[in-house]
This record gives sequence, structure tokens and C-alpha cells, in this order.
Amino acid sequence: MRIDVLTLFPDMFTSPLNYSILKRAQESGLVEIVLSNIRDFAIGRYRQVDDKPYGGGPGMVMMCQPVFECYEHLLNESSQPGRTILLTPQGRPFDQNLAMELSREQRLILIAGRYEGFDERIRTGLGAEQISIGDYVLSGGELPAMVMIDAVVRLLEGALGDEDSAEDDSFREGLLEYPQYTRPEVYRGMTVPEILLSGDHARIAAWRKARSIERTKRWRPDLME
Ligand code: 9D3
Repeated sequence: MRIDVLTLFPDMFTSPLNYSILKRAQESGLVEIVLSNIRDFAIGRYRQVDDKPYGGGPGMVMMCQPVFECYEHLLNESSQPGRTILLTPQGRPFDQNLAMELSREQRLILIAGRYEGFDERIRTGLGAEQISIGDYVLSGGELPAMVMIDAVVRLLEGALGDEDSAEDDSFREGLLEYPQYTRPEVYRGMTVPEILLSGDHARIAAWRKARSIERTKRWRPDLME
């Protein structure tokens, strides 16, 4: 998979992309993440990327020209088909199903915005979908792009090492995690449930399932059908 990111702040991405699963997935060639600075395509003395909204109103709007030219440059680099996604607060809510859907693409082109939003012709002219990561206000689309990349890349075949168990994820589909414990058996007087020390795998599995259901009902009733 190739993931292109168009942003005014490419440096924001370097640290999060260079740890653990994301780092290994890039090193092994599972994913190529290409960061492009929209400002590199801006023109004129001030390399302007934003301007005042027609009709008035607060804030600034991302201009068409630098985004279109950055996008076209990337299409010339690789004509691999894929999906073009604008990160915007009014987009389709991102969730695990959407992450799974996107992980089946050959290429994703993510456009992260700043300011009050994009000139509408960026969405219509590039045929872009819009995605939001949730109903809270952030300062731009960069963190949402990183969240999406993390969720999508770890789903790519071969991205998870042995220690990161992928099978468990689908097995407990839709339920919260059961409580987990590791050594020591007693810490500051707090004990580990007896059953987990019993070695009885069938009873342990049943106990975990029951705890998962119990917690989902209590903490995330919205997830229970
Ligand atoms: C004044 C109206 N605001 C919309 C709620 C303007 C506005 C606020 C914040 C416009 C852009 C932003 C920056 N946020 C994003 O670019 C963004 C975002 C988010 O804020 N929350 C959740 N998902 C996303 S995806 C991109």
C-alpha cells in the first residue's frame, strides 16, 4: 500500500510514524508513506496557501491552487488507483469497519487541512471523500491522518508481530476487553482472580467472555445490540 499525505506540517508526522508497528511496516515494504508539503507548491512572494472566505466570516480557507498542484504532482509520481480523502470535522465518522475497508486499497491520498476549512472546489474537483475521527474540535487534520494511518496499517497482512495478537481482535468482535493480569500474583495485597491460575483453559475462556459482556453492558451499552 502507498499512503500519500498532503499537509502544511509534514514534520508533525515523522515521530509517530517511526515507532513500533508503523516503523516495521515501512521497513519491510508493506507500506510506503509519502509526505508532501502543500506549501512547496504555493507560488508568489509569500507562498500563500490560505485566503479570506468569499462572503466574509471568520478565519481563513485553504486555497485550491497549492492543493491541486501538489495532488497532480503525486498522481504523476504513481498512477496507482486509490481513494482521496479530506480530513474534515464534517466527514464520515472513522471506525474499525472503515479502517478495514481502507486497508484493502492499493493507495490512499490523505489531505490534512488547517484554518477554517478547504475551498469547496478541493473536495468536488478532486472527487474526495471526507472523514472525521470524532465529534471534538482539533487544530487541524494532521493528528486525524495519523490516527487513520495507524489504524489502517496495523490491519495489513504481516504488519503485526507475533507478540501483537491479531486473531484475538476479531474473536472478541464488538466487546470490550476482559480484565488482564500479569506477575506478581499478589501486589500490595491485590490478588489475581483464582481461575486464571487454575490452568483450566475452558473455564478461563468462559470467565473472560462473561467479563467482556459484563463490562460492555456497564461501560459501553451502545455497543450491545
Ligand atoms: C467553526 C467551525 N469549526 C468546525 C467545527 C471550524 C473548524 C474547526 C477545526 C475547522 C477545522 C478544524 C480542524 N479540524 C480538522 O481539520 C479535523 C478534525 C477535527 O477537528 N475533529 C475530528 N476529526 C477531524 S478530521 C479533521
